[in-house]
Amino acid sequence: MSRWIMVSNRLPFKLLPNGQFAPSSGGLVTAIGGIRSKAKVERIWIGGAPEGLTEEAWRKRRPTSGKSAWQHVPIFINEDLYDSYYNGFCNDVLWPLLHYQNDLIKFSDQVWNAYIQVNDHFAREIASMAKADDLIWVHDYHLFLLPQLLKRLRPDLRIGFFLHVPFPSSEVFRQLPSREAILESLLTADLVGFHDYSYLHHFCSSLSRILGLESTLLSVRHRGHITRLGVFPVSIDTQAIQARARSAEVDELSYRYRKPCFFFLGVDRLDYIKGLDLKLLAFKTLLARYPEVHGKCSLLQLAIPTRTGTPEFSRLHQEFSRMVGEINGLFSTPSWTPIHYMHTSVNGDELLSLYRAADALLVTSKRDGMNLVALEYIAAQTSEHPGVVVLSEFTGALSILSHTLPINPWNTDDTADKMKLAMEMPKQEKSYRLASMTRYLERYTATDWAQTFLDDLAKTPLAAVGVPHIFQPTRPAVDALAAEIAKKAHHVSLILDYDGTLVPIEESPELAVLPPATREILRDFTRFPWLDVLIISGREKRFLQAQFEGVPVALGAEHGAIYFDPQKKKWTQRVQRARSGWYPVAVKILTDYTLRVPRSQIEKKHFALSWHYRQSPSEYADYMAKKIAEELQVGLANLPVTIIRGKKVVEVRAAEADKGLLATWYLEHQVPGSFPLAFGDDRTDEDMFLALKNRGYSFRIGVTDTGADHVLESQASVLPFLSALLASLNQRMRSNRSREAQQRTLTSEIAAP
Ligand code: ADQ
Repeated sequence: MSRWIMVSNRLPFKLLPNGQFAPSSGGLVTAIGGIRSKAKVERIWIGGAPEGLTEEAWRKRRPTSGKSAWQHVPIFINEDLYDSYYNGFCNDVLWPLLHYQNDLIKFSDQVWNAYIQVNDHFAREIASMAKADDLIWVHDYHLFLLPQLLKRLRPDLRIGFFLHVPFPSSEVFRQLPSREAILESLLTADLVGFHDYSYLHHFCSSLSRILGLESTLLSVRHRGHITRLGVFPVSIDTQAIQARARSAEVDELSYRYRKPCFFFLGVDRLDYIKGLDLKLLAFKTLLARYPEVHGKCSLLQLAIPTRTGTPEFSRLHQEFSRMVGEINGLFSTPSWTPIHYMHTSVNGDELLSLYRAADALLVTSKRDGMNLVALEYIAAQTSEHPGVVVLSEFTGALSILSHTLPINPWNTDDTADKMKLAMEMPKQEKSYRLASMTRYLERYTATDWAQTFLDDLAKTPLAAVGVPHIFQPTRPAVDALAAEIAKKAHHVSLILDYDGTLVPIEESPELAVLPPATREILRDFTRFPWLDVLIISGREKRFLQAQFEGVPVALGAEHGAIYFDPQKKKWTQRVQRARSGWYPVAVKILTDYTLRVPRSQIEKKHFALSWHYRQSPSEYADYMAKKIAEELQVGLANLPVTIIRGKKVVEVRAAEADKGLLATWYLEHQVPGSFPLAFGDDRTDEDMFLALKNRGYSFRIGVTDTGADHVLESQASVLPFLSALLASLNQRMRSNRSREAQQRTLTSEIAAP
């Protein structure tokens, strides 16, 4: 059975000054720590060693794992390097960026380099210990580069990546100087998961805007590799929390914590994303707006110290203490203090007792990947004293918790009103709201979260793992292919697409002219007596004629609607049905969109119309391309046309103009018995690959999701590969012929009297 290997920035415990280990706090630790194993599976957790722990000390003394089924493997990193990576890049660049706090970003090459080095260190450690069928699950933004660095060393490993924080709008993400490197790395993972659909959606927009990639929200293909995408909201160990929250110790403590007035609770790490300033302002608004609540409610805010090394966090502590002081100064009475602010940690039982004692939980995060505190609060409630959850719209939790009181934390007036509503909510309504959310948390726990993610990771098809089955044109591979073809055939037909196959894709179609060197190579090919060449393209005949003037190749223009015979030097039309029914309608629709989408243009051919938008603003034009295709489908329904969305082009063409039809006709009527070798890069070439299946060999350039027999990595590799293949094939064809000639002489000698 596959082992589970979790990888996170830190292991889930810290080293105390007295040399003891203590569990560390935070959402990631809770999430992974809450996973129980349904089956017996070996579980390894790899992470940075706790601060102050040396390799020697670790060898001597490890934390007793207790009930934990995890085997911990620390990674030791030089302290200065770790500081630049963690405080420098993770905390001062990625954390604010991913939480929309752009003004706080402090990027430098030095911290970026430290980030690369630490990710690389993780990759090397994991590569040396992982087994081929392990499931590697990389957690969070600290390790964005790990999938790529690890895949380079171990392409055989299945790697999943989960982001615990939001993925921001592409408008924000594209400000990051190293944005491409991070996206490229994530696209080498086999599965990438997010808490919420909106994060997935933003991620896909970034792929489109930054790398120009189209994705389906379910998967994305890049450099021949498929990365599955998914939404996997994290959860908690509900049963464990429920059981502990009802224990005698917590029961007793929770009674001690109860207050004589309505008790609002806030539990957050001391962090600017948690919106403590907005919470305090909303509470102040409540008191200012509704004097009748004075003395009848109070707020206990726990601000758990984390990342204490960063100056930003001590500044926050000072700011919040000042705000609390101001509000208390304004509203306190000798018998009532509105806010208790505690900048300290509490133990697990104390936290659960506070959850149980509080009448309402207040979460005002400005951005929060999920917010587990809200989930835990719900699980800890009891029917005799049900609480209310006031929850920020900017948390991932909002999309899974159906019956909270949602707030926009920047609207402090509305938050104050919702707090008032919570105070006035009848017990029956509180119970009703809690029941539905509790049912959800009972059914979907941290274990289910992990199991779903890992099941999906385990299911990623093998073809998508590591380096895909791309044909690597090495000398032995080319020779082996040539030997195979020579065994099967006496004559070969080379069938080539033009744009993206024979010539690179250019910004504008008219720039894609045939380079003289390519023309010479093609001319050389046509000198092989056992080879003929057919170029089939969506281009119109005049363009193709100009490119191949003087080169004796057959041409199929407009996807094969018109054919040029190199011997007769004559063009013939292969489409029989009139175009008058659909052509003018299509021209009208496309013209309309050309006016609306900047730098889009129509290419008018005889049997086809193409709407090109390679130079247009990409997201807008992609969207309009979908609309055009839809409008054409409706407008031209029941007419003999095919509508296709290709690479930055929408095409409508006569149904008979089909590369597959031309290739088949050519092989049957022009060069019967010839063995086809077909090359193409676009969706229209798939018609040809399908038609030639089992007849010869086909190659698709750049894309693995294809009906072609092989994939070639890039357009640049087409000609070198063809030259090597045909040279190797020529030798074999020649020796075949001389063997046959000898055979014939021998036979005639024997036959001679
Ligand atoms: P966090 O920002 O840490 O997590 P959150 O999800 O609320 O935020 O988790 C905090 C966790 O710390 C809770 O499980 C809570 O019980 C625990 N905790 C609080 N006080 C504690 C204490 N004194 N001692 C021990 N534990 C304490 C990040 C993202 C979140 C995302 C999680 C999980 O920022 O948005 O929900 O990861 O993916």
